Amino acid sequence: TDTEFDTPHLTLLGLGAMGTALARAWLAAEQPLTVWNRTPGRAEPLAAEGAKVAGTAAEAVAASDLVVVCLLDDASVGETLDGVDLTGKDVVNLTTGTPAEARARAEWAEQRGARYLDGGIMAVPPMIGSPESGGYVFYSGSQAVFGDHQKTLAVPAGTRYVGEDPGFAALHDVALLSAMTGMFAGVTHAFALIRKEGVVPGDLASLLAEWLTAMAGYAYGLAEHLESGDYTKGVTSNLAMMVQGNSTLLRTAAGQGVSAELLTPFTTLMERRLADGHGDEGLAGLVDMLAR
Ligand code: FVH
Repeated sequence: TDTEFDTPHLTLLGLGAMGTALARAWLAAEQPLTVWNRTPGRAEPLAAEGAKVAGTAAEAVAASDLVVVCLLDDASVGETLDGVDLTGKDVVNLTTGTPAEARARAEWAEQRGARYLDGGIMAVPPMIGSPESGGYVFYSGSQAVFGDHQKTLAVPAGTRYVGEDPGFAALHDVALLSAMTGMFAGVTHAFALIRKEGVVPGDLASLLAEWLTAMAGYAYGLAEHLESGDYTKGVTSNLAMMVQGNSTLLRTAAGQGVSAELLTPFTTLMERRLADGHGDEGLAGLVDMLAR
């Protein structure tokens, strides 16, 4: 067909929740697609939707110049592609991993004659194929691969290229996920505080969402301090005040019979910075303590 003639073929390795969502987005855009999954049953519904199903990873890789990989972890990528001929291929690895794993995987792929682009997916499967969801993928590594395939890569989710260093996509991905983890911890603690008090969780949820959205801009202030090196400029809520406030948080947790185990690592760090004589700062000094 014209579509097959105009659009270069794409191979996708991995049909877990994310891989399947990616496959469906590409199929919906009439992208010619070959898929492979370790457990073959997961490919069957996609065959019915128009995907070609390869019997082995090697067969799947041979079918296209562009090979997208979305597996569980870096070890599964190594196992899957071990011994597969990657000469001349463009490998785009959307498997979540560490920056070090991405850098090593890029070198590994290049030694096998492939060009390599790493990706960190900032979306959950239902956001894939829905541009209005705001989901996107960080990409880093070969700018040529990103440029050559950006149109295809932009079908399932937005694209953000963050540099030639193949570890940078993972670095950005994990930085954002780590911040999210802190937010999840705070929200979990907040629900524990109201657990036995008859406050409707849904009511607290809307207050939490509103408050956390209002506080999200704090990141900009922190960035300004880190960039200028002046950790006191324009501080309205300083560390001395925050440490004082923390004692209320901890006493309230104790009074409510709630473990403070999610709060104490952070409050302890703040206390150490205060004890070192930095009560007039914001939180930027904690970044130095962590990144020493
Ligand atoms: N799902 C999500 O919400 C997150 C959103 C952000 C990005 N992550 C990352 O995406 C990668 C894939 O995640 P997933 O959701 O598709 O994960 P699963 O549904 O658990 O599917 C895992 C696939 O990996 C295959 N697999 C596992 N081990 C091996 C192996 N040793 N050799 C070959 N394939 C392997 C597995 O195959 P099977 O179990 O069906 O045979 C699935 O295809 C991941 O990095 C997330 O962190 C998702």
